[in-house]
Amino acid sequence: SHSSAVLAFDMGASSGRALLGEIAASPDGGSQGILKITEIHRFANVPVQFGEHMHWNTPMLLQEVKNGIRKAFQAGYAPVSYGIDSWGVDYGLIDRNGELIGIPYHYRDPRTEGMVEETCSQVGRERLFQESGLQFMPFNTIFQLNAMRKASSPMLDIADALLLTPDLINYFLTGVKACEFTMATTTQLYHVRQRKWNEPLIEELGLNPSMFIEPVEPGTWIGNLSGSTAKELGVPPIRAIAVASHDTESAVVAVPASSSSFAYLVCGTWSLLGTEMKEPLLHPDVLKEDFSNEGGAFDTFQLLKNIMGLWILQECKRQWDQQGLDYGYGDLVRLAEEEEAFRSFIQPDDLRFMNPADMISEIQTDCRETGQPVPESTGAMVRCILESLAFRYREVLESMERLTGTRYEGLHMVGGGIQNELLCRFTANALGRTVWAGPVEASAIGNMLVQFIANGALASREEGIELVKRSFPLAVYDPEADSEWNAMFSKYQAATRERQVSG
Ligand code: ADP
Ligand code: LRH
Repeated sequence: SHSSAVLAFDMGASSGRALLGEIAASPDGGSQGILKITEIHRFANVPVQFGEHMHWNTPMLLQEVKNGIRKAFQAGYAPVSYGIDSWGVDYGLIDRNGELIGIPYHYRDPRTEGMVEETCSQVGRERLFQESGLQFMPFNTIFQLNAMRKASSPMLDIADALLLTPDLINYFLTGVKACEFTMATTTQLYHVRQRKWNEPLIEELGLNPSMFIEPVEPGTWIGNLSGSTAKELGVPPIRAIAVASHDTESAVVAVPASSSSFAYLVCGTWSLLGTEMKEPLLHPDVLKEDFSNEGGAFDTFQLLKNIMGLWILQECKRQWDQQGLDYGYGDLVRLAEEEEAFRSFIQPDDLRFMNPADMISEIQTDCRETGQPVPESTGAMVRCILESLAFRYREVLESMERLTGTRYEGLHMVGGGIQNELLCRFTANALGRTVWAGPVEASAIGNMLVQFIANGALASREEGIELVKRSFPLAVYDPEADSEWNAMFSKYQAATRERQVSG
């Protein structure tokens, strides 16, 4: 029987999932197909602390991807290919015998502390921006590698290849070492104007340029499951497609926008607020406002800013879970709704929230230091986080409008965070504009679309977008009339003005 089904692995910092995608007949008998997605497998992604250092549980991630492939076939599906997208910047090093060196670090590992300043004084901040186009975030691959170099890590001495997370997992499934373009651009070692690895920079940092593999475009067929993997799983050697392997870029592919110029917010552990461009925007104001130009699928660049996002809430929830308070996200939202509005604000992008040992105390201390009421109850804490994020989105959207000289009518929100309807509503109110929310599983869907195109099941990106629009209804949030949000924006700005917001 003929199958065009594909399997998408989307690995976020908080959880990973395998979704099966099929283009199915429309239920109302229409001639155009709809995209049917079925969850095959889902797993928590929990980092592991080894002494002073924070790592990914990479063996578990590889195992869970294998479980996902096996489960898809066991459930009677026959995907012709799979693709993996994940969070950015992280990597594994491979030695000359093809084996993994050490345990891949988590981007929140503290070894990069001070590395932005140190690296910039070594090679120049302006130059680094002009060549990479990226926002300065302490966890960018360049700073992780420079930290290893400064520590004279023996691992670097024996590293033959650097594989970013999806490429790393693909390598152990297929035996093929590949490097996918969108992920390569998250390293800050990729030259966005020359469109190749920045060898002079790599050499100046004392890194070995031969570790870096020539990038391939999203949609490239990189190989098949190896004989041994196929045998281990009892499945056929299906195709491995390099999708837009950076999760943010896969999500952008699935944004159901109706014009070519739109603003989006990919809302998961991080909040990525941006807009699509044909070329990187390297104006000095982009450096000043600290935005990124990340490589996207279909020859695009994404002008966007990383906002700390729901990570802050996730960490509070983790602490409440540890205290035995059994709140689900739905409970947390309900508690927040009962609280007084606009009481205290944080600047979500203050680096103090990057990885504090105790997020709840960190927020309380910050409010105390800025002379605001200290959120004590769970609901007050959640309300403070969600209102602050919504106002931060306004701040960043307005800054993006200054950079592009474009006014955006509203904001497309996608990702797991849109299940938080209060956040969507707050965002519409804070912006004073419409929010269109959906789809939730944007990264997995964008991952599928790129596979469909690579396999010849879809002709173009445009067909893919139309498919998404037909298949997933959007939730529309209009700003509420007469709300206090506009007046309260200046209170947020006053409360957060003094706070440090970038690396
Ligand atoms: P990532 O891919 O970065 O791991 P997701 O896109 O899965 O992140 O989004 C995770 C976030 O979605 C969580 O931090 C949480 O705030 C939010 N979320 C998940 N489920 C719900 C829910 N049922 N209600 C409200 N928010 C939710
Ligand atoms: C979101 C994301 C983001 C990166 C961060 C490390 O999942 O990929 O785009 O900056 O993780």
